[in-house]
Amino acid sequence: MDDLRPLIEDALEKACQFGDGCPPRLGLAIRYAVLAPGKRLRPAMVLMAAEACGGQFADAMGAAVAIEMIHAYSLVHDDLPAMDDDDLRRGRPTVHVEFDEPTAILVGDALQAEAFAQLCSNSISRNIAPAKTAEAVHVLARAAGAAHLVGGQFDDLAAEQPPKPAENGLPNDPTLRTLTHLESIHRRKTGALFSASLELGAIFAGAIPKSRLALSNYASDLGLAFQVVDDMLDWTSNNETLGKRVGKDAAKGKLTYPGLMGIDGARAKAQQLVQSAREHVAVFGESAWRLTRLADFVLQRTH
Ligand code: GRG
Repeated sequence: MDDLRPLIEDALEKACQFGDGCPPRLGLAIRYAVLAPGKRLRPAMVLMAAEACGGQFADAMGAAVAIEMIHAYSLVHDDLPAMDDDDLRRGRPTVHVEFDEPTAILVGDALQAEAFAQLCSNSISRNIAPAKTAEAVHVLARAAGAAHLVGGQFDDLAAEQPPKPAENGLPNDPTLRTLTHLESIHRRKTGALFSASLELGAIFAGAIPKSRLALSNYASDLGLAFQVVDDMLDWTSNNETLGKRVGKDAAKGKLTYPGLMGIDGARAKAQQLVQSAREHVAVFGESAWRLTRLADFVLQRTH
């Protein structure tokens, strides 16, 4: 990723210049959220998929910026007191702590719209076929919508609640705390943006259906592996100093892979998913070298 990162940072910096109508404090808060030191996995995946399919980085850059903006919005909103109530993100105070809650809500709202503006303006300036752009807008909007990112977040919050009597005609579902349900949450909450990243890169590279299928399968496995590793990192992090192998999420009563299958079971699952992800992109040969290395990184990451 080392050579992709400066390209991504430069594009994000340019995308975070808003017109005179943007109140300076709002602009500052948006820049604070987006330009914070994130791993930039999703925009990198857009570019890597474009490369694997023989496309150009510049054609896919609007989508790369757009997906990072959607991701940044989701983090800002996830950190709000009404949701996960976190004080730290990317090593800094969260947006609602550094600014205030209304500002954090509006940062997320603005980023959702700006994401699509960025995607479209790159297509306009690079004279990209409108059909490609329409398909990309559709892919990103669906991934960020009710059946994917937002739906996954909704079910994740619901799974944290203690069992309660039937509400609004909906019975209290006993399947809420199973592995299948956990997987369904993560396929939407984390996996949807991973899949969209690869799909967007493929769209702007004009990829054939077989390539798109391979990338979609890779994304599905890698997204889940990422989440399993995320749970493992949390499991062994926060409270290690207290001698308890239980992290923040587990302490909040969240569903986690180590919680459901033990730390060794979770590690084995992550390894199997990463191996499967690597196999899906083997069809691209050398042009998928970054995607292969990325899969290894997901398994080895420490934060
Ligand atoms: C508020 C609609 C809405 C959705 C929030 C993304 C999300 C859904 C919640 C974040 C909570 C979380 C820890 C999810 C697990 C995996 C994940 C998405 C981690 C953050 O992604 P990274 O590690 O973050 O790529 P950076 O900061 O490196 O970009």
